[in-house]
Amino acid sequence: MKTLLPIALLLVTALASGCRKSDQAVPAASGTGPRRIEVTVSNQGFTPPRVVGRPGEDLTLSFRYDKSAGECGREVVLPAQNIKKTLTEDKPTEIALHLPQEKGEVTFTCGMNMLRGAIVVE
Ligand SMILES: [Cu+2]
Repeated sequence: MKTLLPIALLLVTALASGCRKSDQAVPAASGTGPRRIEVTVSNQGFTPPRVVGRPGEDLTLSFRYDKSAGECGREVVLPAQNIKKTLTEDKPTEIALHLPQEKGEVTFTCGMNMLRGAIVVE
C-alpha cells in the first residue's frame, strides 16, 4: 500500500498538468475565415439591404428565404459574379464571395431584378 501512494500522486499530477496544457491551447486563429453575412429575403425585400465589406474580403452570404417573398424572391442573382441560385425554405443558401479590390458595389437582386441589395466595398 505504501508504495502505491507515490504512483497515484504521480498519476494525478500528470492528469492535472495535462488538463492545464489543453486549457492553454486556445485557438490563436479565431476570427479568420470568411465573414458570414445573413440576409433574409421576404416581402420586405433583402434584409439587410446593404452590407459593408472591405476590398478583397472573403464573405459567405447566407440567404434565408421567407415564404412572404413569394416566387419573386425565390431566386438570388449576383449579376457581376455570374451567380444565380434558387432559394429553398428548409435551409439557407450559402454563396461564397471574394470582394473586388476596387471600392464600389457588388449588387444582388431577385431573379426579376425587382428586389435589390448590395455589398458596399469601402
Ligand atoms: Cu422578383
